[in-house]
Amino acid sequence: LHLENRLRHALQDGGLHLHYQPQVDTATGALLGFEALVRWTDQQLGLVSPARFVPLAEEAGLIGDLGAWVLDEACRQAAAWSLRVPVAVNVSALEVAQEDFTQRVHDTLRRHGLDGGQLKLEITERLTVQDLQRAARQLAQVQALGVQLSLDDFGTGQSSVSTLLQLPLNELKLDRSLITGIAESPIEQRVVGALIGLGRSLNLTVIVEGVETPEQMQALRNLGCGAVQGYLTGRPGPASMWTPHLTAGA
Ligand code: G
Ligand code: G
Ligand code: MN
Ligand code: NA
Repeated sequence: LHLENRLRHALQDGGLHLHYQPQVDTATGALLGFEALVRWTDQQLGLVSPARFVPLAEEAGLIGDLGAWVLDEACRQAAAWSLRVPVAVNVSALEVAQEDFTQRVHDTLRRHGLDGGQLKLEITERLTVQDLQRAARQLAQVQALGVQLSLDDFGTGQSSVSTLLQLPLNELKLDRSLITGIAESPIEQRVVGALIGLGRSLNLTVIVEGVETPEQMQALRNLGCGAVQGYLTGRPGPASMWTPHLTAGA
């Protein structure tokens, strides 16, 4: 309850900020987008991980407020950068299932003068089947605005093939646990190769997250993986860290 109250305050008093991590083309190194990652530094507790406070926000009924803040801030930054590539925002399926979600995305894009194509949503599933159906309807409306939809953490418990069948999607984001040992493991190479093929057969972009070493990168190139994200190609950092590197037209 203590943590919940402090999160409530952070939402009101500007205690949250966003970091951005590049998503890049595996073959050319070209920038494909930035993922926005929420950060909370509490005066007493220090840095609190979103892995801890996002689930807390969901339980405490604060996920709508948190999600609205993240979406607004990421769209404000996307408009300031005015890139041709999208900024990706994480949304929990619980948030997507809320009734006002489509309207909120629409209003936020308009408020910042953004095209739908300048936004991507990375969906993490923690939902019942009923909520998933509702989420699918809302997502189809958001997709019609030109917003790209990515299924995050694909290949882990929460993010399954049945989710893939139920949601309208443009991208599959493979969980980093699938590629940890890919440089040495023929089994990981075959599994990831098969998932890349699955994505391709469904006309989905496939991005692999958590790429940390040149050896992992090379293994992914050999498998025809188009896009990567990870410490190797850029650590998450504040917008001010990236702005000087973003030339006009990037
Ligand atoms: O950035 P980090 O690895 O600490 O993130 C931990 C988890 O928190 C990841 O699963 C990530 O998807 C999630 N996360 C980060 N930012 C957001 C956000 O703005 N909204 C939601 N719903 N989840 C986020
Ligand atoms: O679940 P999601 O994909 O949104 O989580 C993204 C999280 O992964 C971020 O919190 C980010 O800090 C973390 N991350 C990004 N790149 C790497 C990486 O190369 N290695 C590891 N271990 N974590 C990463
Ligand atoms: Mn994500
Ligand atoms: Na992930």
